[in-house]
Amino acid sequence: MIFSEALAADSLPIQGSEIAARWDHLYLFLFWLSVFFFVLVVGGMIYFAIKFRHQKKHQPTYITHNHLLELIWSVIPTIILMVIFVWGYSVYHAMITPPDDAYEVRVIGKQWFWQFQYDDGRMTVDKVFVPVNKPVKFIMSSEDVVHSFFVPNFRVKQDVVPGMYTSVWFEATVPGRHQIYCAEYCGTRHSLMLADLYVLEPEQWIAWKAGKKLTGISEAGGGNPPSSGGDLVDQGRKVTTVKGCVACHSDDGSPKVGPTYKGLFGAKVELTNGSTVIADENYIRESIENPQAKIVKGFGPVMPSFKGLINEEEMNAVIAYIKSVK
Ligand code: HEC
Ligand SMILES: [Cu+2]
Repeated sequence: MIFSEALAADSLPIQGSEIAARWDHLYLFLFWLSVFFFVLVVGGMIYFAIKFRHQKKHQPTYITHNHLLELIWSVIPTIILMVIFVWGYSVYHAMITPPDDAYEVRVIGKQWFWQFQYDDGRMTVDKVFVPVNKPVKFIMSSEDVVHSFFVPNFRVKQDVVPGMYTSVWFEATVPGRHQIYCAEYCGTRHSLMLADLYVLEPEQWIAWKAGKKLTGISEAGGGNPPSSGGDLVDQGRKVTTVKGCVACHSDDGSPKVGPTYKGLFGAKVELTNGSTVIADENYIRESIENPQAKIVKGFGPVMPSFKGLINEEEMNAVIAYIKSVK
């Protein structure tokens, strides 16, 4: 199959995802609502200016107020604003809440390209492959400065910030190539920080996962073959061996100098200061880069910082590994 260019048919980019259609409905509602009130207000202004223009010897009646009119111009806008709020919130909520079974891809923003890490250990640069009609979650970080991951066809945009994880999720509905932009000025080659998002049909997705070449994509194989380091979880496990984490942490439930990774991800962790925290990507990242920030209850503040000693790719792999230890 030749990859179709997913291009706009009218003024807005095509609706390449579920959420894109929902945003557009809201946007068009706001647009036509604005048109309606523009015509009403400006039209009324012109009409009244002509109808009630200054006339000699005409004494207008003195009006102080009109309860009915005041009620109408308060109640109707209130209802309209409530509708906009509820509608906007419901789309926003859907946009920021990925389903639990979303397929995860790690994204790293770098001056000036995008890099993608998959669960099977593969890595691609400036192009990413996702299945059609399946929820996909991008877990994103930056190696240097603030970037912003933007797919106009999907109507999703999210800052990509050094030292922390942010995410976007979407369900792509249109197979083919979609354009990715960086939408945050990040240096001289910012405008060239582009990437291609390929939405694959089910059989193409199976082929790509099997490492087969996809016709229509210029670069051989459409991505590196699975690296010799194994899948992402294996790569992460290796990092914890090489960096010496294994001296203090186990993944079988037995505590060593530090707590075990088993069951950590998503769990509520009790800290020495009495508070609790959910162990998500950002908490684990902080535990590794800035271990003294939050000390796990029952353990001493003895873990050294690995800030600068683990790169973004390794960090993603370590977190994928910790996440897999259930
Ligand atoms: C010298 C021993 C030591 C080494 C080496 C060490 N840690 Fe730790 N780690 C600890 C201790 C002790 C704690 C608990 C106290 C705290 O929160 O800092 C901890 C906490 C953690 C936590 C939070 C765990 C929880 O249950 O909330 C994570 C995640 C973690 N370490 C990951 C790592 C990784 C990854 C490495 C290797 C890159 C590493 N650690 C190396 C001792 C160590
Ligand atoms: Cu950028």
